[in-house]
Amino acid sequence: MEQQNIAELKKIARIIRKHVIEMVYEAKSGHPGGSLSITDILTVLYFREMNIDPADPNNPERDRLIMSKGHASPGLYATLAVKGFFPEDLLTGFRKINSKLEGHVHRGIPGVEASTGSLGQGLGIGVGMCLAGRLDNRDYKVFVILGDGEIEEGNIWESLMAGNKYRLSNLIAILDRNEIQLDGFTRDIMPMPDLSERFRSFGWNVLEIDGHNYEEIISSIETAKKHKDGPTIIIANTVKGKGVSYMEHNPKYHGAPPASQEEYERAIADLSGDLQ
Ligand SMILES: Cc1ncc(C[n+]2csc(CCOP(=O)(O)OP(=O)(O)O)c2C)c(N)n1
Repeated sequence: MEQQNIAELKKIARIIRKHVIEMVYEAKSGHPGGSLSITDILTVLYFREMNIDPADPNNPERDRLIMSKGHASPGLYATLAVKGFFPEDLLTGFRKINSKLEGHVHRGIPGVEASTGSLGQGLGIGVGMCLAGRLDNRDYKVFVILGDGEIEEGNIWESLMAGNKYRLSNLIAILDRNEIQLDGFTRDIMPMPDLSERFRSFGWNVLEIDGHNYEEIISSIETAKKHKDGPTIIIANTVKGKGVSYMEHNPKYHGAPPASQEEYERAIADLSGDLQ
């Protein structure tokens, strides 16, 4: 795969991660951990794989992305801003009065397809959008980002059944398998072994990748796009807090910003180190 292209994507991801840290530090609240775990995936989607145009955000042929784990708003908002859906300087208003950038993903912001935050709803919205595309004879793709804590919600499994029933091959779910929920590890809160088998038994095409490996992210999305026999879920094994040393694998930073100026500076320094 083109190494130059991947190097460019990694640079973009680094800018997005720095925005995430700045946004939550400035707001003194927000969710960095689950934003940093999906940054590489969002970068590949918005800067390579999705058919979208920030100058024409409502084009009916566009691909759609639903951030079902709506608390990861810093990650999505920073990606949309860097892509050019709205000015990057608006990011500093995150979670402030009179800013449109609320703590959970909200419609009305260019590029945002659905309001989310109450976990479990995004996959059902994605099913509906795919069915609408079928009625309208359009072949856009719908990407849904799910959390591995989120899939404890029962309505996710209803939506998996519906996605299979209607054989929605334009539906591509990506599971952020960072193994951490709100205040602990998913294995302690609700163990879900054999996830691939579970999804397969619901009739889905299942792919599993390292969610920080660009070759694997790209090739899984391209494989999913070509799959014409039902919906696909990509299980992306990720690290919560990826890129900031003290946030990695640490449940504390699910919903907490850097705790001090020193922590803030360490985060920015970590994100300024050598690119792997
Ligand atoms: C219906 C619902 N129940 C509970 C919550 C509170 N809550 C917010 S985030 C979260 C944990 C989500 O974990 P996960 O999906 O793994 O997110 P990630 O680790 O990727 O940030 C919970 C329980 C919620 N937002 N919605």
